[in-house]
Amino acid sequence: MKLGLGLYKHMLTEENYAFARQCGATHLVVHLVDYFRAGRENPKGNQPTGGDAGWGLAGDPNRLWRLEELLAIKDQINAAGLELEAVENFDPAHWHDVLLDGPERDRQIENLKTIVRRLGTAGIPIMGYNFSLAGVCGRISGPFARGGAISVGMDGPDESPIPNGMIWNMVCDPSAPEGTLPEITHEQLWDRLARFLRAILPTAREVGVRLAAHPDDPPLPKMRRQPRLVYQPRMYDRFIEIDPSPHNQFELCLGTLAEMTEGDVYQAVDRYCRQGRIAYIHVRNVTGHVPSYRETFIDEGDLDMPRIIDILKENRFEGVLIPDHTPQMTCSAPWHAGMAHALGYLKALIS
Ligand SMILES: [Mn+2]
Repeated sequence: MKLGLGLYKHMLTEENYAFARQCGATHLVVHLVDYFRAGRENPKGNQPTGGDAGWGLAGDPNRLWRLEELLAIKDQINAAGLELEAVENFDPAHWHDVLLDGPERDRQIENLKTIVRRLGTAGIPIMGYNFSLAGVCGRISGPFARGGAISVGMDGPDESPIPNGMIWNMVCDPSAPEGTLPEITHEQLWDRLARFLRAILPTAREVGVRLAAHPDDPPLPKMRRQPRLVYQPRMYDRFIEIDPSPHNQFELCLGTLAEMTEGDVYQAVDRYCRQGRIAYIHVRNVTGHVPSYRETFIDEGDLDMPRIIDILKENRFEGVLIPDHTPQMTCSAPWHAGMAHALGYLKALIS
């Protein structure tokens, strides 16, 4: 297995590429969505959080990521001695009506195919995504980790409805009319996912890009009154039932699996690894389960991380592991220190 680092859009700099190399990473996973754009309560030095108003403003619906842009990022990363393993997350501006089954759906499906084709042409092997209406939301932060390090957690579900114009915890249409998104059923959402996968996977296969689905974080049946897809480990099975092709994979998130109320994380890792379904892995540790949990340092929390790595070794996992989020360490570079700690710990475990 290989060690990687995930970088937010504003962190795609030569300095951070050097930092990743220095920590022993060989691969990068990059975010091209700027989660922090115009976000009122979403400071840039940490993982995106934000209150009811979401993280920030989604991108330009008419401006897809260009091939030259992808190639330039990849070239810079390669020049720093690293490989670009994946792009993580579509921009809500590019697929809100795929998630909502809205009037722009067909046009947006074509746009997503264009994006996947460009990744293929650029030689980027994985596109991570999270098929979710509410997205990653409803969390709190506080001094929850060892030594009072600031981390993220949850104290009960968020049942506030999603305002019109917001999807995936970002604002796509700031001038949307008053009101909230209509509530839908789990079956309706699964149907939207199936239509998305059946439309996109042939293109992904054709250009050699694997799609990698993140589970729902936090993993509750509903958040903000909208259904969620993968809130217990076994629910990933339904993705495979929809389309068993090898390009239909998972962005396995250990922290999210550990937050779930049922199932066994170790069995899930073993099973999906055996089945060749894991595109790459988000590594982090937590204590507790939804709706009340806390993110911790990688070496505290409920998950036995050496046991996870042993399972991956037994299955000869060849993909990339990246730290997901880490607590903020008390120093002048809280994000970097947290990542350096997690990468160092992982590097020792995987070698
Ligand atoms: Mn994750």
